[in-house]
Amino acid sequence: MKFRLILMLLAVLCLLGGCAAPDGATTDEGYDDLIVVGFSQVGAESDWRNANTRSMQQALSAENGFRLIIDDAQQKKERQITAIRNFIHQGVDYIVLAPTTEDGWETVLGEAKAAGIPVIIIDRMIDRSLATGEPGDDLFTCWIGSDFTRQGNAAVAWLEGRFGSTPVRIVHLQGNYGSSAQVGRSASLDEGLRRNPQWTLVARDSGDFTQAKGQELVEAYLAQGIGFDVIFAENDNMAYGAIDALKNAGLTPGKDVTIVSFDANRKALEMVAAGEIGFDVECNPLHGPRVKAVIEQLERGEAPLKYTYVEESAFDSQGLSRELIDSRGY
Ligand code: GZL
Repeated sequence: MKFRLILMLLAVLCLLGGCAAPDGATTDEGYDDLIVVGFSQVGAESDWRNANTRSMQQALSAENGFRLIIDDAQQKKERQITAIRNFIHQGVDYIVLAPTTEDGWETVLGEAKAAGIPVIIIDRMIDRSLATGEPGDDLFTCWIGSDFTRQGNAAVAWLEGRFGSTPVRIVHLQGNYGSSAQVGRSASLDEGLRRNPQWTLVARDSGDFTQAKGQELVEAYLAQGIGFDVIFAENDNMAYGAIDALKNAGLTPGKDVTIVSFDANRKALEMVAAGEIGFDVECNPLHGPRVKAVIEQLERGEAPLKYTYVEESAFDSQGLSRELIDSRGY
């Protein structure tokens, strides 16, 4: 909206000043009636993230009436803060933020609010204390994402069903510290460890949600002679790396070590079907259509829901079919 206003003012000034587009046409013939969205994306650390970016590009396309400007923060919060300030300076109509971690957004979101630019948060949450729940007096208009604690609880429940009272030694590959996905999934495992004294946590580190770091950590644990029965990987890419490390050490994932993971990418579901991953909890990245619908609501002057949790499932080899895997959108 703001972007269009600036263009219209420029067009009026041109008409008054007699200026014209290079081809002599008046500038309003090239008027760009698109909704301009600045999207601060975490990075490109995982299959999930890339699917999330593609979903936003497909939904917020020029054909659908949008101009999408994406900034890849390479998993650094300070780059996201700079990107948001640039979007404010550019006078975009909306800002979409996929926050790296929950803390530290007060100042820059206050600047967006002062500039009158609605902010839509997707995927992970920001510090909830910034939200009063009342539309309009908040630092963000609405949030669309996942319930990460519920996801973690599903994985813990599956492990309880799989192992019963049998003692197990657990390796925990965490996501980026302070990200909602890590906070929620880790809290569930901590509760599971408290509830199951026969479970032992033998190693826990952040694998940054990346395949390379996941492999590196498991290789280090194996080299240190740490014995373990379960790998609790907080996303599929770290699970892929763990599986490579196990295979390189002559171990059989799914037989020597049980793996639970999150995201349920198509590639990971192939590994569930092959028995390499025991259980995979879906984390749906396809937020593009949801963001498009929210912006269209706001354009109509309607107030969207403050919080929208996306529908998500979970898979082990029992409930998995070829057509289900082939039908996956990511
Ligand atoms: C979860 C998302 C996480 C994914 C990872 O919503 O934030 O970040 O689980 C991604 O794959 O890197």
